[in-house]
Amino acid sequence: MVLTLYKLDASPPVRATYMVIQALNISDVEYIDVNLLEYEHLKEDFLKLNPQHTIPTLKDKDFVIWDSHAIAGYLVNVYAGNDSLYPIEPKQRAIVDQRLHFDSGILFPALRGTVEPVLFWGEKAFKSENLEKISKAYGFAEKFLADSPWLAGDAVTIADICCVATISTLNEVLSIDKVTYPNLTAWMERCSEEDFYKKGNVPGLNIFRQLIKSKIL
Ligand SMILES: N[C@@H](CCC(=O)N[C@@H](CS)C(=O)NCC(=O)O)C(=O)O
Repeated sequence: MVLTLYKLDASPPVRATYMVIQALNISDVEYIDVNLLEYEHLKEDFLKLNPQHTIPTLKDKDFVIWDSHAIAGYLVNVYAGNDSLYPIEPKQRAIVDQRLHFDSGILFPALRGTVEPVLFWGEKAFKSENLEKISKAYGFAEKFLADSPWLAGDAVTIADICCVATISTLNEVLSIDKVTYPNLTAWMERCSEEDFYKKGNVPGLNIFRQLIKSKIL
């Protein structure tokens, strides 16, 4: 076994790495559950691997890397036959990187800030100020998609994969309005038709949906 992925299926960044693994047709992966509700991510063995105690965390022989965006780039750099998912050309790569930072700096914090109180702290409804942050994030993505079918141009990249893991999850919290966000709606449909999305995102997204439904009044 070459790769080991520490994961939890409902987690959006974990699903981003699943989708990259699917898109690259990597089959030799050992998957290890890290149950956050049981605080397994704070156990000594896991902290030795990743002191930041986040999933996904990837181990490739003696090399360890965490953060879904870093993992996605690493997997393409090492295991892809070409650079189409993460173009080497500096300007194209810069656009992909900007979208990846948009995911980690805007989309994921909007999601985490909204669902964490409900999933972990016993709150029974989402806060309206958090939902506003999600609408604002949808508005940015809508603009990024004004002139191209994919987030970083004419071809799918890891920017689409990482962002759709988060946006499909945000969509469970605040439905994407197709009149306000036509480009984002069309992009979501485009992503949903991809094999990597069906295999890598849908199963864990279904788990997330059930989980959130069980917590909301
Ligand atoms: N930016 C990170 C976020 C990872 C993250 O926060 N994962 C959550 C699960 S969705 C986690 O591990 N939470 C436990 C913790 O932060 O201690 C990534 O893209 O991998």
